Amino acid sequence: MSYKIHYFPVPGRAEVARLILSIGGIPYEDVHYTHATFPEAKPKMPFGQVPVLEFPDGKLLAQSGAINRYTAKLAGLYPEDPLKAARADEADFLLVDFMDLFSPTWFLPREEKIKAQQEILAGKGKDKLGFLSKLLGNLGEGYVAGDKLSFVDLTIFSTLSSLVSGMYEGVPTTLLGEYPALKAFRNKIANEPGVKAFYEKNSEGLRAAFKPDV
Ligand SMILES: N[C@@H](CCC(=O)N[C@@H](CS)C(=O)NCC(=O)O)C(=O)O
Repeated sequence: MSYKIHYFPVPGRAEVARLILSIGGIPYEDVHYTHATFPEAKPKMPFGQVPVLEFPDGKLLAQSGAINRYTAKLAGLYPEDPLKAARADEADFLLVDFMDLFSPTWFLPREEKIKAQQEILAGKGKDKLGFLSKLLGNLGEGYVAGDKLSFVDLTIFSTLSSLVSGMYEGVPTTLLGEYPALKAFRNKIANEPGVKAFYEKNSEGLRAAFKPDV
C-alpha cells in the first residue's frame, strides 16, 4: 500500500508532489486519467478536480497547495522555522497569482488563446516574472527559504519549466532568455540530484523541458 497521485499523464499541478515524494524516497503510484475516463472519477474527488493525493488507507486530499505542503512536511522539504516557511509560502502564492492569469485563456479558440497569452506576458505576467526575478536574483547561492531546498524551489522550477515547455502556445520556449535570474534558478534546481534523477527516469513529452539546460 502506498500513496497514489490522481491526475492526468502530464506534469501540470501534480508534478511538485511527484517530485517531493520522489526526493523524499516516499513510494507512490500515479493514477492517470484521460479526458474520456475523468468524468467517471470526477464525482469521487473531494472537490471534483485533480490532483488528489490518496493515502494508503484510502483517505483523499485535494488542492495542489495542500498536497504539496503535506508531502513536503513528510519529506523534510517544508521549512520548520515559521519565517522561512512564510517566505516559501509568499513565493508560492506569487506563482499562484501568475498561473491564475493564464486560467481564462485555456478554453479560448487557438488564435485568441495565443494572443491573450502574449498580452499577459507583455503586461501583468511581466510584472509577476519581474518580482520573481528580483526575489531569485537576491538569493545568491541559496534557496528561497534559506540554505536548504524546500518545496517552493520545486514549485518555481516546475512552473518555469512548464511555461517554456511548448504547452503554452502563446509563450515562446525561449522566454527565460529574457529573465537571466529565472533561467539560472530553473537550471540550478534541474541539477539538484533528486530532480535530475527524476527526469532521467521520466523524460517523455513535456518533461523534456524539465531537464537541465544543455
Ligand atoms: N486549485 C486546484 C485547481 C485544480 C484544477 O484546476 N484541476 C484541473 C486540472 S489542472 C481539473 O481537475 N480539471 C478537470 C475538471 O475541473 O473537471 C488545485 O490547485 O489543485
